Amino acid sequence: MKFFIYHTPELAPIDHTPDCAIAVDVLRATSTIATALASDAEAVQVFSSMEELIHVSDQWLPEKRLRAGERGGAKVEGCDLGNSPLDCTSDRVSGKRLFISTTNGTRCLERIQEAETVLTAALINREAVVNYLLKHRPETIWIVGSGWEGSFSLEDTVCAGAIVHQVSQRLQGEHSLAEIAGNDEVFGAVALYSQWQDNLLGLLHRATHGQRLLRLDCHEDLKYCAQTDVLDTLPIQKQPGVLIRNVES
Ligand code: 3SL
Repeated sequence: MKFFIYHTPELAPIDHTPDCAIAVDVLRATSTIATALASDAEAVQVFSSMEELIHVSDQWLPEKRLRAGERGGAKVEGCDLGNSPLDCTSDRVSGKRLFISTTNGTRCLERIQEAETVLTAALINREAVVNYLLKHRPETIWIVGSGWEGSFSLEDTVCAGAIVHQVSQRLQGEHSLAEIAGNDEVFGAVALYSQWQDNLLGLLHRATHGQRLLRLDCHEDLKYCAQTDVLDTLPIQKQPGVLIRNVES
């Protein structure tokens, strides 16, 4: 296994794909996706364009779909939901397909959708991702942060570091961090996680996107997204843009 971390979708290479690509958007798209699937949503289908989302979801029975839209942190008018993972309770999402478009997270997924295996990760389901990687041992793994409109996001990089940190701990004696690191970003992300692992909520509060969400009164979302390993749910792409819960995670 060789890990490559890219801080934004724009930094991921365009001339080749890895064996496994992992999209990360801790605040909040990949936290929402994992939560929706843990609450038994039938699937989550992602779109970068709201128009496309409306067009495709129109072909589904209204009682079998939910539309979630976020721009600038706020709910898009006319959608059933915004992008809060806390809204994805079983009574709302169970048995339904969640059609979702967000500012950065869904764009990140579109960028990596050609990889052989596509997963999503957040802090809340980090261990489910690690278990999958250690079981399948893909040769090349990209962890791609969603960032914010093309720039670096602290929370996505700390999650990437959390994943590699746990993999490297569990490989101790087999492979060192240096052996599984494919680029310099891996060392940087692991160092960031090592420094903040006992205060991830503090890190989310410092992050610019965390501050944006605090201004929108999303304190509870930050608390929820700062937890590690609380969901044993692994979102995996079954067809481009459509994620389901992996049953063998
Ligand atoms: O950028 C995104 O995709 C979002 O997750 C942003 S927000 O947390 O919903 O504001």
